[in-house]
Amino acid sequence: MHDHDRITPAPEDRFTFGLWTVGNPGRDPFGEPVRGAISPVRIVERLAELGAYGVNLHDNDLVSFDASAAERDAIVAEFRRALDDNGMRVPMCTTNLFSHPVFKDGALTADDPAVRAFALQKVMRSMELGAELGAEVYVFWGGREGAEADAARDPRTWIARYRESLDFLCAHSKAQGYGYRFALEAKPNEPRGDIYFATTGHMLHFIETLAHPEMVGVNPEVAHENLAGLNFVHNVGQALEAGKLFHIDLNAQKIGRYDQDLRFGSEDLKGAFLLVRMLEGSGGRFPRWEGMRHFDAHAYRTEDEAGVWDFAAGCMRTYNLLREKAHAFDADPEVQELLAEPRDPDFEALLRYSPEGAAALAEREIDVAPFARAGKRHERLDQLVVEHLLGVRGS
Ligand code: DIG
Ligand code: MN
Ligand code: MN
Repeated sequence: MHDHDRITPAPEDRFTFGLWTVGNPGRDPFGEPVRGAISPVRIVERLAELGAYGVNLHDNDLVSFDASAAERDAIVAEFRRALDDNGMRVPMCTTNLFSHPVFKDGALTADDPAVRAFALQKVMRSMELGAELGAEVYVFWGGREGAEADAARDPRTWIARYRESLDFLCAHSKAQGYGYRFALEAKPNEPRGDIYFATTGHMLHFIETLAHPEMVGVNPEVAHENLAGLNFVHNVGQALEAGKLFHIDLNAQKIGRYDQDLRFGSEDLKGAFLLVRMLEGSGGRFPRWEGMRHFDAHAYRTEDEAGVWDFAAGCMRTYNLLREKAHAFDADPEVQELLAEPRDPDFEALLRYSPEGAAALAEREIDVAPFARAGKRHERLDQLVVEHLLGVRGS
C-alpha cells in the first residue's frame, strides 16, 4: 500500500476511467449536452492529478469515425505524449459498435454479412490502436446485439454469429501477437429492447463454447447486473472462482431505473462494501484481485466540469474508504468469531467421495435436531457491517 494516507487515491490503487466517462457531456434522451467536450489530453492530465492509474477508450472516443489515416496518427501521437508526460497507462481498449446507424440492428450478430464484416474490421483496427497504446484487456459490450422483434432472429442464430465473430477475433489477436485477454460485458437491455447474453452468468457459459476460451473472460458491471435484479457480489464471485474476472465496471444504480452509471458507492453502499471486501481478498481468506478498478460511470447532468472531477475523485475515494472499512471489519474480533467455520473431521471425511465412505454415509444416523435449532447470528453479523460502515466500530 502506498506510503501516504491510505485513502488518497494513488496509481498503486489501479483506478482507471474511460475517456467516455469523465468526458460525458451530459446528453440524455430528453436533453442536449450541458457540458463542453473535455479533450483526451486534459482528461489524462486531470485524472493523473487525482491519482488515477490510467484511462480506457473506445476507438471513437479518441479517433472520430471519419478521421483520415493521417489524422488518426496525429491524434494518437498527441495522446501518447500526454500519457507519457503524465505517467498514465491504457490498460483496456474497446470498440464502439453501437453509435453508428449501420449497427442499428446489431454489429457482430447483424443479419447482413457486410455489416458483420464491417464490425469485424472496425474491431481489428481498434485492437491495433489499443495494442499501440499498451492495452492488455479488450472489452466487448454488445450494446446493439439484441432485438425488439424476436421473430426476426432465432437465438441459435445470434449465438452462432457471436461465437463466429469472437473466434475470428481471438485467432486474429493470436496471429498479431497482441496478447489480449478478451472481457465480455453483459447487460440485459438498453439500448435494445433485449440485449443478447443478458447477464455475466450467460457470458460465463458462452465462453466455454468458444474456440479459445482460455483467453476470454468477463467484464461485469454493477449497474447491469442490478438491472437484471441480480446480486452483483454473487456474480462477480462466480467469475472470480472461475478465474474469469478479467475486468470490472464499477458504478452505482438505483433499483428499477434505466442504466444510471452513477458514482461508485453512491447508492447501495453495503453492496459496494461487500464488493470491495471481496476484490481486496475478504480479510485474507482469498487472494486480492489484481485487475484494474475501472469506473464506467459519469457525473450527474447537473454538473459542470468542476463537478465532473468531484465525481471522479468521489469514485476513487469511496473505493479506498470502503477498502479500509473492510480491513477493519475483518480484523474485528467479534466478526472473526462470528465467521469461524464449524469443523467436524468425522463428517468432513464423509463429504469426500469414496465407495466405502458413501456406504458408511448411507447407513449413518445423523441427529439433525441441534442444527435445526441453532441460530446463525447473521443479524448480529450484518449489524456489525452496518456499524463499521457508520463508523461506530473499527477505524
Ligand atoms: C457500457 O457499460 C459499456 C461501454 O461503455 C463500454 O463498451 C464498456 C467498457 O467498460 N462498458
Ligand atoms: Mn452501464
Ligand atoms: Mn460498462
